[in-house]
Amino acid sequence: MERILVIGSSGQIGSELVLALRKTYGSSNVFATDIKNPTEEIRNGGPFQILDVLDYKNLLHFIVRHKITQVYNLAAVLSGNAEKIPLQAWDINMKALMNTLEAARQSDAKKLFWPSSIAVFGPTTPRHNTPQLTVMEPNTVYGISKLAGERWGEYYNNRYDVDIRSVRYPGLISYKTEPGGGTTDYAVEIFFEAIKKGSYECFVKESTALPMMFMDDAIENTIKLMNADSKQLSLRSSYNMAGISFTAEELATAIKKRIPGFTATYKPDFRQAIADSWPASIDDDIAQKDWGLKAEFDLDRICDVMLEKVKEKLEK
Ligand code: AKB
Repeated sequence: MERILVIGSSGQIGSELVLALRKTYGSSNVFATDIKNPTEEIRNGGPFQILDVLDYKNLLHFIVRHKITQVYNLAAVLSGNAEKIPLQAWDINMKALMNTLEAARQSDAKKLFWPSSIAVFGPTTPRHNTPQLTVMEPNTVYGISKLAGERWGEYYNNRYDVDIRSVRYPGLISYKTEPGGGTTDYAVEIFFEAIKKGSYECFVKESTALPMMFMDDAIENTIKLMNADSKQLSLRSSYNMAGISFTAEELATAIKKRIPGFTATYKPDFRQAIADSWPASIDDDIAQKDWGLKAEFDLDRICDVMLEKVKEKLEK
């Protein structure tokens, strides 16, 4: 019987991942933790505890006391916020990972999920259909921490047999919990503003194309990777995960088709340079072959679901 710890359960990914895991493994076997309060659904649906992943002793104690077998560590300062506090962001992102790697080494919680990101690539990387193995010279603190994290994950797998699994998430689009401090946040904000105000001022240029994925696809594939036979996994650093690529303007046009009066304007800020340094599209062939990665949602389907669900949420 698996007993699962989710670190960062109040964030954009965690708040949905916990619900999916509880459905599969039973509510009492999925322990949600964060330094922030959770959504009501998470608090009412199973165990939740305030836990700081930076406090190693407490983390290890929690894992041992609750006989945890798998950990999902989702705690991170995202790309935009990390540029405002570079040294702190480096400390937080690296310590959060190193604490979970060490805890995995020193306990029975040997199976670990840790998300990497398209931010591991940089301005010298081929921008289109970016391969798994290519030039990697990220120039953001977040990207540097993710690339270093990938190397550490592989090291702990080789050296200590920690069963780490990871994907390089593209921008994730969801309605339950909004992201905070990322460069791809515009692809979520735009839906909320479209419903609230009928307009959106986007912080990247209309021609900016980035890989994106709907949260349901991200969650399903993350759990699929964690359940894959370890013999099938040729990579312990992190797998490219493509989703679909579209420009900010294509996204705005798809929303306008559904809300005819909607207008988008573009006022790039410091996040434009970050977006420009990332791939416009990604090749995820290896993940498809190794463990069956598959994304179902295209731009039209994402827009239909987002507009319906965001509306429902804002009317509550
Ligand atoms: C960000 O924009 O920082 C994240 C990411 C792509 O990792 N959403």
